[in-house]
Amino acid sequence: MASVVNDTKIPNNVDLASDRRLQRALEEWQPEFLNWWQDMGPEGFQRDDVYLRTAVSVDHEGWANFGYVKMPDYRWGIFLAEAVPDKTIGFGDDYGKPAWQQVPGEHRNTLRRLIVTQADTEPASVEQQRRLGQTCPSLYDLRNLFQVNVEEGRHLWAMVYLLHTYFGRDGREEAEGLLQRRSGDPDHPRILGTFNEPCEDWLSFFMFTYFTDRDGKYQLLALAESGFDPLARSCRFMLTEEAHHMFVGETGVLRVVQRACELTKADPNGDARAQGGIDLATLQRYLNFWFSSSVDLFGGEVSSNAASFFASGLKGRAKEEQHADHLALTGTYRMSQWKNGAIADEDIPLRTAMNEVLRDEYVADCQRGVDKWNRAIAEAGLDTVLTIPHRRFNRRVGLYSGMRFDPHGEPVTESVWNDKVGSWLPTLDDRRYVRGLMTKPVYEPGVMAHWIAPPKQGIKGLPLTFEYVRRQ
Ligand code: BYC
Repeated sequence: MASVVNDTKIPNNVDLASDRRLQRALEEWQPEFLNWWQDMGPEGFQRDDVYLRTAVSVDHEGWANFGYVKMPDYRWGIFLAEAVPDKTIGFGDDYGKPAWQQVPGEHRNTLRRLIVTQADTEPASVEQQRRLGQTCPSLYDLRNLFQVNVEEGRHLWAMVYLLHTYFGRDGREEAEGLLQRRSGDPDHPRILGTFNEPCEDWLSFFMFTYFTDRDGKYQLLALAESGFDPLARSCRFMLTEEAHHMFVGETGVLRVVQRACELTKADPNGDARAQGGIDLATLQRYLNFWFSSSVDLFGGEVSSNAASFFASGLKGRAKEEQHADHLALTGTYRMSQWKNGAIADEDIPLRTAMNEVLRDEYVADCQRGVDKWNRAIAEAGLDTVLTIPHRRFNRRVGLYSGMRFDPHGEPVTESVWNDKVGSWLPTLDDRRYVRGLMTKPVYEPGVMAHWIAPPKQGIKGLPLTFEYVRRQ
């Protein structure tokens, strides 16, 4: 394992200095990345000092430094998790053979597509969140937003390293394309649906980091099993950073819930909006939207792509070692499908159901945070219960796209949908209302916007009153 080199332009533990051509190519991409960051990264904060965590090694202990950094000076490094000696492929047709250290020719295009799809989400999310700083509810939250943003930038670096190192000219072209597509641009959109959705208020940001970053967790867990070892090791280390992003989402929503409860109770009519807060009904609609959009990110329920990713050892299941059968050649998966106007269960070959297998784990994991939010509501003495909608609800990808289902997963007609959609998904009025609460940033250390409760504690043992972002 190469030791960490932190004093070069691109910090790394991949012995970049030993490959001058690769190093030069990445050093040429670096200013393009920085230009993109200046144009599309957090708008209006590039000169501020932000108290950030920077990855400096892959050791479990002390893998990151904390300190004030101006974002454009953040040291976006390339880090692969420690190699596992004698690593073998853990699933699929090549199960048990040595893991690949180079890209097998027959899998080159598929692997490149997978890496580009993963990579594309990283700059996309930064673009989606670029104006949120201007309406931050506190310096604590502002810093967390920027922490998430710079780390998504690092995840882009992790994937670009793979493209440059293993895919030659095609890879370099793809790396350029990653800086050219734009979230929400009708002519050059980002690849996956959710990453073109506007994320213009902080409730959306917290829902995004809870639900969409969690898709990131599961996709990374599946790619961390890849037989292509450099990809597996890159994703393993990315997961270390991802945990914080989901923490930001889970605690962010929790704090909005807590405040919603306080304000509901403070109002004679139980109306949190009348007290200048976000009501739980609006929060539920946001939850419905971001969950259903993120569920689409797993792809179709029945997918020949997923079957071939698995067969060829490129993308496994999360924590593949927990499964008994790593070939999945004979198993079946019971899937409910829409047949002749009704839902019917059907057994389908397990390999073609791999997207659904991963989605099952994701949905169960999503529920855990929702349970915590519900405990907070119950502790406040209210009887509202937040729920995750059924996975058939509001789908744009897969078996149920183009059909109408209510949040319980029951089929509804177009006219019922049109009548009810305003109580299921955020309306224009909801979005305007929520944005209307967030017109001004809160820059005073320790102070919180009215619509959100303070966090339990500050960052890295620092008090909440710490100046997490020093404005210039
Ligand atoms: N939107 O067989 P199908 C993260 C496409 S998030 C638009 O159903 P497949 C992060 C699909 O690409 C994790 N298109 O699905 C989070 C295919 O197109 P092609 C990102 C979609 O291929 C927050 C066609 O539909 N990582 O890290 O089995 C902040 C038929 O596909 C969508 C990955 O996604 C959609 N939602 O699975 C920052 C991992 N869904 O190829 C970062 C890499 C599907 O026919 N990607 N399509 O043109 C993959 O593993 C797979 O591509 C997918 C799709 C799971 C996305």
